[in-house]
Amino acid sequence: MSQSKVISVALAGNPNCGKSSIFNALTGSNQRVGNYPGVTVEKKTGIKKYKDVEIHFTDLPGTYSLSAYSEDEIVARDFIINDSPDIIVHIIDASNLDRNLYLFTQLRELDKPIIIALNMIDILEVKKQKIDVGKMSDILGFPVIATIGNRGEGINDLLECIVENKWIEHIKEHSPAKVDYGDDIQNEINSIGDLISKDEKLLVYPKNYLAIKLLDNDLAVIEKVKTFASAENSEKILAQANKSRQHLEEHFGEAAENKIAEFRYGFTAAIAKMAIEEIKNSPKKDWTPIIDKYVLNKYLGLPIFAAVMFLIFSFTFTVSTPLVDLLEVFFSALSDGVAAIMPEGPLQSLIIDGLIGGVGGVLSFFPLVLFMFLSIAFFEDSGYMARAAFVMDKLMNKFGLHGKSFLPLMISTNGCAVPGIFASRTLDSKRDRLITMFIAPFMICGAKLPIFALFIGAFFPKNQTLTMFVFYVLSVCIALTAAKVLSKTAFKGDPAHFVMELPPYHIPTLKGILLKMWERGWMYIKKAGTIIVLLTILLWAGFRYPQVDENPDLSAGENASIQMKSSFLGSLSTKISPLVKPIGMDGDKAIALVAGLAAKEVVVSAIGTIYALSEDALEDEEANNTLTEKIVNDSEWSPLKAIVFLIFCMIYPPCITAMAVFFRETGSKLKYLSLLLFGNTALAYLATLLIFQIGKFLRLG
Ligand SMILES: Nc1nc2c(ncn2[C@@H]2O[C@H](COP(=O)(O)OP(=O)(O)OP(=O)(O)O)[C@@H](O)[C@H]2O)c(=O)[nH]1
Ligand SMILES: [Mg+2]
Repeated sequence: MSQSKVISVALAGNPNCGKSSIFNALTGSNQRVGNYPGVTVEKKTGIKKYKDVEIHFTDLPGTYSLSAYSEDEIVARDFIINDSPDIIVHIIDASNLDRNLYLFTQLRELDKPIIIALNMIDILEVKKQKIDVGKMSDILGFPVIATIGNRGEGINDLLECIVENKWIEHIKEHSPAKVDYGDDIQNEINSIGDLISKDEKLLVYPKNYLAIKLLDNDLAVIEKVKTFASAENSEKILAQANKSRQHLEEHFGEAAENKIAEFRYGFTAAIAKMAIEEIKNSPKKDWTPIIDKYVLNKYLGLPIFAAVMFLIFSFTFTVSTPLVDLLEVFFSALSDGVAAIMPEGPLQSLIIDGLIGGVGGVLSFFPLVLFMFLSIAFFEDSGYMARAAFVMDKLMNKFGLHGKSFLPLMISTNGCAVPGIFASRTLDSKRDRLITMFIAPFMICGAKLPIFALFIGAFFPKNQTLTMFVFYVLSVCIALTAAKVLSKTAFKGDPAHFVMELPPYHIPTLKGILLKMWERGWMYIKKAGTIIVLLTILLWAGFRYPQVDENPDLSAGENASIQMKSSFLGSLSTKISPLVKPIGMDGDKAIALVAGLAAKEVVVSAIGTIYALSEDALEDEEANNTLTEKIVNDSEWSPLKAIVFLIFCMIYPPCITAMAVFFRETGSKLKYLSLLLFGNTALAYLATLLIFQIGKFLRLG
């Protein structure tokens, strides 16, 4: 074997069969995994050197067949067909063999070397089944390797198989099984195939695959023929395909694609029957149907879901509050320490007011987001997430949405709107996708969480969990209402039917959830150390410069106050104050919100910096409190104003990264981005105006 041999390997398979788990085990990467279909929506490549061979693995989104419908399936299909990997590792969920083999029938038609990774063999026992791997390999004519992806078992065998040529020879010697479509269909495949072979440009694709797909009426392949073949050939090929389809329809009395699917199902059922052995006395109990009886129950489903969410918030706040308090005290003491050892001046102010007051404010909430991510990781890996989507389907339908849209919303809630927007790729219909992308940013993401925690901690310290839960429910209500409005106006139509596989429950592995928690937690720290530091320094400078001369007749506090008001951002703040007064804010808060468009955590750091800078203006005993205490002591705030501020945060446009992803994923259309940007700003303003004015009228604060 030469030194520099490179092999490209695609990891293909149905959604949720364990592709990313195997990819991670193979390449040492840390791709997102979760126990629900549609976790991976973009292809990812990782390199592994094994026995002098450089293997380029590509983890793909899940797909049930090579006729792609949703965006994520298109990514997978296009890679397999267009990028033409040397080997396809077809990962099969062993506990669902029959269904998973359907994709095999089509991969097989690509005439490429296939290695089958028979994954999840550990849960076969629960299903009271056993699969004879050797027998399956003999029947299919391709190597079959048993794996347990999340525990890394069978990975070495898989690598060995990829680099050892003898397997490829084995494939060549055996004639691997393929679907026998019967003479009638095969004759038509041959007729179309003959025409295809006459066009060289088309022959970069397997002839049989193209012919069968044309009989299948696959729009993407029809498009391919039109693009690649000469006009004359393309016309001939498509005319033949139409003729063949018509002929088959007359002959079988049903559409050709149905008949083709029927043959494929016949093949998968026969293989499954041969390979699976039922075992009578399995010691393991299958808990999935037992749990589902309650969790999916018509009446219990929604209350159970609400209880699960409440539990998550309750756990998060109970465990993290003491740590957050401790960090707040720590940063406050750190300010004192720095003030004691550093001479007064711009550098001291930058460190105390900008870095500690601002960025420290964001970092104080690190335990909170960490525990939130931990609970959600558990929730994602257990298999409950897909059930939540199922339970929410009916309700979502009433608002013109699809139950599957619920997953992007959950992902936004518990991490970030960016993966949330990406996750909407799994939706089959474009309309459902667009609506979902519009409403995902309303959710309370990990970056908005510190803002909520700060104000809830300040004004509702006794009922933190309940208040957070109410805000969470409110964000869902806002998202659903917006969906309803969009589905009645810009995106008319009905949501597609709910089809989603419910995976079996797994007990998540500790390593798996800790890894997830850390990965997302690390992102928070990284953001705090980069964009948030940068923005906070800019805000600090904006509120501190240009400097005005001190008036010796005034106190230090009065001078500080004048300095802040005359600074660049301070005078801007005074100018915009009248604009935001009707919604219970002042210019400083509006500036914090605008800065939050860079990253939502900046809202907290901006408020921290503004307080730190104006600290000199406060009475001595009020200075150097924690940020929460400063807010409580500030007569400018009230519970009503805090609520209005949080609602504004919920509705106004997402951060710039989310907007960039939104722009790309909605097809780079300026009209959609403008609607998001201006629509959400207007909505946030109007909603908070209404709430604040009514609240004031009722003398609520
Ligand atoms: N019990 C068991 N669980 C597994 C195995 N392999 C993966 N898992 C779990 O199955 C779930 C799905 O795994 P992923 O690797 O995300 O699956 P995927 O095929 O990449 O899924 P999509 O990206 O959604 O198509 C996760 O909860 C994994 O921890 C296995 O062999 N046995
Ligand atoms: Mg995946």
